[in-house]
Amino acid sequence: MATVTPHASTNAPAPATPQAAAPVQPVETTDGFHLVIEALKLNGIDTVFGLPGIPITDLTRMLQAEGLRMISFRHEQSAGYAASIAGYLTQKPGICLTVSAPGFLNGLTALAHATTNCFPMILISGSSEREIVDLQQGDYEEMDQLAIAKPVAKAAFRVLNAEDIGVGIARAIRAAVSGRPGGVYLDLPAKLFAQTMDAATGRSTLIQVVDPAPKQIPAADAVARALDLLRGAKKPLIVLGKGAAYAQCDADIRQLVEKTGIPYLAMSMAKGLLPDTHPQAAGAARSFVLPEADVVLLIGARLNWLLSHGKGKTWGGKGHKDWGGQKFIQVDISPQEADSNVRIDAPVVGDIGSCVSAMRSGIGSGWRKPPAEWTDAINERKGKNVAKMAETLAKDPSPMTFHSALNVVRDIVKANPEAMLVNEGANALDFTRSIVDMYKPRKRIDVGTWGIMGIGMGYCVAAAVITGQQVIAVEGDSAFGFSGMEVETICRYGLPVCIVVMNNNGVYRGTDVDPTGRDPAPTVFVKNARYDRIIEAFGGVGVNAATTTELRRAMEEAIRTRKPTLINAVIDETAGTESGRITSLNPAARKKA
Ligand code: ADP
Ligand code: TZD
Ligand code: MG
Repeated sequence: MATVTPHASTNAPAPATPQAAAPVQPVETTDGFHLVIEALKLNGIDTVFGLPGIPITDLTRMLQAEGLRMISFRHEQSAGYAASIAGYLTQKPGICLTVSAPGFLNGLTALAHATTNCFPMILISGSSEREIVDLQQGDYEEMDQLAIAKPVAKAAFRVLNAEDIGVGIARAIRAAVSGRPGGVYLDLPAKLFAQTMDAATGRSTLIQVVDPAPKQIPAADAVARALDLLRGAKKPLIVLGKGAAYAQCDADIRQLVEKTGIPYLAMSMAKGLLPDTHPQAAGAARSFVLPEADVVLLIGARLNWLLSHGKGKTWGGKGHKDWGGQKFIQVDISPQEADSNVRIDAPVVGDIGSCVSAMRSGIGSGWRKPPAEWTDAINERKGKNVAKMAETLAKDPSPMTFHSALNVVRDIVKANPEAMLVNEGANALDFTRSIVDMYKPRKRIDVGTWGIMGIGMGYCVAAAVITGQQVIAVEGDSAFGFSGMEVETICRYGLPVCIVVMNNNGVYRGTDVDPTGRDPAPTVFVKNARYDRIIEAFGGVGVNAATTTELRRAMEEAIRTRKPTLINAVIDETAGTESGRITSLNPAARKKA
């Protein structure tokens, strides 16, 4: 903080006449920039993801000078995705810092993504002068950002005066992490940063948030109702979602699963909460257990499209909207989640840690494991499916298929269970999810609730910066393109990231043609592109892998050296299917061509 004489503050009115030359004590002053930084620091925030420019360039410099990590990206969307996943991994709000209007809008996609995925994040954007924006007089990067952020944010705030920075940041933190986590927007107009006040007063306005995400203890009768239902089940099933992974109560969840003996399914980002090789894992028999189960315990998983809304054929219903007859128990922090798609017979509202431990205690010692007919039937299906998959994985065709390439990734992840796995694409996503086993909680981070492309490199940067672990990214060639320029960021910060681009020459496949013969088809890219050369431009290691031997060697080398690496894995362009596993969501064209 600067030391100046009194009245040097821009806020304080200058004295009308110079005072007689009485000796003055220097007073320490502070300003908006420093108050923002102090408020973040006071609340344990040590990393900011962003992109500099007016009016926050100096803020990025000062953040770094004050000892925070300021990770600077090539596009705000990647910075935003990085912040969102940092929030998921740490339970602290991930911070994304952008400039006004376009920078803000670039970050906004990630903010909406954070809200949709229940990740705590704060998008902080500089903004233009209020009085000009509100009269629409055409300021530099003019935009009413607060109004635009509101519909996609869990909460949105603006701070106009430096003495309110402490409150603004405290409110943003609470809103982001309490209850169901989400994305919060914090608008900081340019004028705020230069406002000065004396440092002691400034400090006294800051708030260290006490208990930002308070425990929410479930009601005893709700727990008893849930356990009664579970006790009476003949074919019970547990579904673990990314809320369960977020909650960081891994041991409690494991004990609940093991004590009850109930088979479980892990949603994509909950994979590894218990190792995928766990005897009770039912993922390999998913299409059998969903329609067959009679009581389903959802822990931190919503009955959204990813679970076919809890009804329809997936759940054994007759038609695509028919209820399959299951009873549901839903453990969730949001009191409004239950009944959003089908009836929830036993909602348990509270934080997952408290709910799971209450259920575990309620189970007591006399719990009867599920009937052997149920678990045996699941094991039989699992056995068959695993054997069939092993046969496919053992093949080593040329060119590589998704299966043969992912068999290599599967081995590498098994040998490096601490590594973070980032995954996006369509086939590149779906096949990785089913082929690559995860062994530890919160190691798999992917496209999430929306199934969006573009999270890839932002997630890689955040995963490496936050965890310090090796990162492996399995990317569709289309998916990679959304954030590909961030390989420069990865190289610049020297992060241990190994990107495998599953290059099948396009979106889903590389085989489409324009029926008129004029242009490339909308789903195809330049044939035989060499994505590996992109990273070489920035001093990283590029490898073109046409065989599984080359792929394995390149991945092992990347992990051994921890050098930024991009492997162009040449995949058979006919190998993928339309939209991967979600072909059925494509609207069918009524008019035949
Ligand atoms: P998935 O995509 O893995 O199925 P979802 O994102 O649909 O998971 O669901 C996550 C759910 O977890 C959300 O409904 C959210 O409210 C809930 N949740 C997140 N954190 C907690 C927590 N700490 N305690 C309880 N529920 C939580
Ligand atoms: N834009 C955004 C932001 N998200 C999306 N999900 C899409 C577009 C549509 N889309 C998918 O759902 S998957 C995908 C797109 C463009 C890319 C699939 O191609 P890929 O993967 O190369 O990444 P595969 O392995 O070829 O299937
Ligand atoms: Mg592709």
